[in-house]
Amino acid sequence: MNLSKQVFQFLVAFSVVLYAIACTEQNSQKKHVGANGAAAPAIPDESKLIAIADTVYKGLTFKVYADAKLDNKYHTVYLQVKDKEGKPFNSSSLDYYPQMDMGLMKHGGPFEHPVALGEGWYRGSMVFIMADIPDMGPGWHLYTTLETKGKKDTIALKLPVSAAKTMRTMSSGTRDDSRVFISNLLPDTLKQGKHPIKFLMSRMEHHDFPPLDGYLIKLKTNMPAMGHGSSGNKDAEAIGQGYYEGEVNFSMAGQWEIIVELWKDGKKANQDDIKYQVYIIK
Ligand SMILES: [Cu+2]
Repeated sequence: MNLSKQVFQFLVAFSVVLYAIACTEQNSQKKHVGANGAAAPAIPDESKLIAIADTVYKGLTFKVYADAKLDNKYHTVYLQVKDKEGKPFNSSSLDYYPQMDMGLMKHGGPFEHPVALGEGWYRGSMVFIMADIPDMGPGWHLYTTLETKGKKDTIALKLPVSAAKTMRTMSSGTRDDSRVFISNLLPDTLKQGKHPIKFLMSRMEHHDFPPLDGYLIKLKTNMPAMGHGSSGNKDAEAIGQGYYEGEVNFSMAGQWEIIVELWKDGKKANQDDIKYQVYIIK
């Protein structure tokens, strides 16, 4: 997407709440367990992760890793902390969240408070609701907070966030929850056939993005080049903490789109069209 168009869309999306974003009150999102937090957390395999950023602060080394190179999508972000001797640093007070500083304003994005995995590793999911804009403020940072000897420190690590090749995070006005963000967790390319599909929905409350339950995400598939859809899709239902799960069926290879409607109390609630592109291979 062309950059000025992206900036414009962003500013339109945010114009109603500019005053709220400009305020600097502390993040107040409540603690909650991650979507994949039910199973016992495992120490990640460092070689399978992408190194994103690192810094040293008061003798502690902070290294940020992610599931992929960061773009404006939903990502799982890991932090590894080591002490002066190179030993894992485990802390029950450690927390982190994303924030973008655009110069004239700051805003966050949907995120889950990190889970301590042990061995100095932490894992949390977050959504970068927009890509970096060159020459417009310092951009995205991961703010890590840590309490040592009763004193709270905040460490900011710069996160480069590029523009996603395929848009996976959309926003829409709604009847009851004003502007909401809907992240589709599907990859850009998938194999022909039936696939589970997950979404994360968040509403915007000042500069926080709390998870949003209580909707039914109606799904329709369309293959524009051939003018048909597919059967066997299952609307996505809330599974808690803003996550929704359904099923999509792509009956042949090629370019498809997933058309989404947000339903609440038996009525369509989204005011903007929501459509995701997906490329299907044999
Ligand atoms: Cu921004």
